[in-house]
Amino acid sequence: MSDTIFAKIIRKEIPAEIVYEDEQVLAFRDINPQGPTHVLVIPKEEIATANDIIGDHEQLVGHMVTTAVQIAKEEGIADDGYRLVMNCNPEGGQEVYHIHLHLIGGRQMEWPPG
Ligand code: DGP
Repeated sequence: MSDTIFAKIIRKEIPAEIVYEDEQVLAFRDINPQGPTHVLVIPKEEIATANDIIGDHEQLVGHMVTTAVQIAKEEGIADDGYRLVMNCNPEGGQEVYHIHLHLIGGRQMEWPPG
């Protein structure tokens, strides 16, 4: 059993502000929000990085995206816009090695990112 902080959130060993959950994914508010809305959508299956996503995960990763879009609509940020990000490995800025989709919105985003 993994000891990433997200595995502990999945197992409800540490608290999180959960906004959506089903048998495949969990979505909760980021502890360090980068915008008025900042939700993390994670699979319950442990996948360490984007590099570990394989063909068998296509439905699951698609479900992560459709979950994020649904949450964006519920948060009222869909029409104005938002950003979906998956960081990978150190140069991608990944800190937690359990894949997660950042849904960030509610403010104007800048491009390119830092
Ligand atoms: P990344 O850098 O892409 O691996 O993003 C990890 C995110 O996880 C970061 O934005 C902060 C968030 N995070 C880390 N620990 C916790 C926690 O214990 N609870 C919650 N809700 N978010 C966390």
